[in-house]
Amino acid sequence: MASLCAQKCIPSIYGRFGHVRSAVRAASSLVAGEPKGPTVKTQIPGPRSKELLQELNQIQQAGSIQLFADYDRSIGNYLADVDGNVMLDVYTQISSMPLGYNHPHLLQMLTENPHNIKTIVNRPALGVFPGADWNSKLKNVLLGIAPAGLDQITTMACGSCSNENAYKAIFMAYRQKQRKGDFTPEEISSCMINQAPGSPDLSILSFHGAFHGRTMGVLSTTHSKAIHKLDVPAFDWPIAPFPIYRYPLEDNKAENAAEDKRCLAAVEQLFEDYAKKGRPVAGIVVEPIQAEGGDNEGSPEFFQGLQKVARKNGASLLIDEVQTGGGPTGKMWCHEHFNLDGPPDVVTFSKKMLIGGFYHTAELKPPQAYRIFNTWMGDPGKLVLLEGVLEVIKRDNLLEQVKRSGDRLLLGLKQLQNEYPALISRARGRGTFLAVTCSSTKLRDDLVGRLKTKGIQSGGCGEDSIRLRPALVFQEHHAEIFLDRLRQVLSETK
Ligand code: PSZ
Repeated sequence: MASLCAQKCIPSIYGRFGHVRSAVRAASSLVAGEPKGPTVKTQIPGPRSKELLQELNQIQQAGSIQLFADYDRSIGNYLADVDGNVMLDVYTQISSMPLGYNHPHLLQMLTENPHNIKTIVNRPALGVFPGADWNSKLKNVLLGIAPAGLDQITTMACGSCSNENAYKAIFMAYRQKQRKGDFTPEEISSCMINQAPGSPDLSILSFHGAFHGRTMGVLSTTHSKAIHKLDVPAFDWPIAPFPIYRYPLEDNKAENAAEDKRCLAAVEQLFEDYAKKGRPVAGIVVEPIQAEGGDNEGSPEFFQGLQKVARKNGASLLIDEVQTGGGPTGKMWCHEHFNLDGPPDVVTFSKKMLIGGFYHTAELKPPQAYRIFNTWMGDPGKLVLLEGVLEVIKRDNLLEQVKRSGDRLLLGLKQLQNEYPALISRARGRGTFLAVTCSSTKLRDDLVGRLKTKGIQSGGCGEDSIRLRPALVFQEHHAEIFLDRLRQVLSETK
């Protein structure tokens, strides 16, 4: 219960920095109790992290673990570890902490409202026994921030299962349009042995460099790294090129427009090829910014073009906002930057939204119950937290904060790439959802490692990029600390 109890938890957070408490708290910090900057006391991972890692390795594959954190003592933008190091976190649990650590408003929501605690204790099978306030929570919280034009909502537990179920909804709607009346006896018997027509030969078109999850279905649409895919059977589904732009964007408009055209023509061709193969494309899945694949951006015109191709072919457009959704680009949904002609058919989310799920059109609602379904179908406890997050986003005007911090960061990254053109380039992104490309994978890994020794937790993406995924409470003074440490590691690069 300690972590749910503000009376116990908050003093322990303050206690961590207690001796210099008033002196170290940054005057303008949006999260009370943040230190003024990072503190590095040991190598990272430090001795205690290494001990715990060794122990964990005995019982699971723990090769991906970077350090063991002290979540009682982490606060706001600062991640504390078990060795007493406190790092400025611009990676935030793979982009999934909207308000950073131990945000007082979220702690307070739980400590001051017994109903919220009971919502966590009694996790229901939402598809069968939802609680009395479930409808109002869906309407007020999730639909309150729905992408314009989408009024249907399905909740799920994570990003992968949101995409999995969204693909299923797309296939079901595609077949429903072709079907006259009910399922045929032939469909009913053939699906039981994985054969057509009950299990039809349909496909989802995805893009080289995409990441949509690692579970069996969506893995066929993930193409960011071979290690995610090796040894696992995959569908032969169409894979189109995603635009690779020249930077700076404003100086390369003609080339980049030609790149959009090339990729859109390839998409159209794949629709034709796969129709001919007898495996028509029922939907397109695409990230607004390819994140795991290297922070590759697509232009508004590219996404407008995709929407046209999907419509022309009777296919659905699924925009995967698992990583971009929830505010980091300066809008709640990144695709709002694209000026689309009406909503996409599906928008999936998770990460900063805390609960997973998808918004969709009424057409994608299956006519029968139990077809898009599992035990939990999300978690009302996460929706309680999301409600609190949205209150803080509004109260503290965090989307405006993201724009200000993002402008400062991008300007700083552009200055640094001008100072160190042999080391970093292609500063890019929207809001604080930003990245730079390093001159090699080795340099990227080295910079991320050395940033850590200076108290910055950052992350890589793609082959050779460093990405920024700070919380929405990341402010200009945090940006100054990050840029200062990045300048230091660049200047120390031999
Ligand atoms: O290595 C991994 O498994 C990672 S690292 C970052 C992610 C996964 N991101 C998850 C993700 C995503 O970025 C997009 C655009 N779509 C779907 C997913 C899958 O979400 P989760 O991880 O919640 O299943």
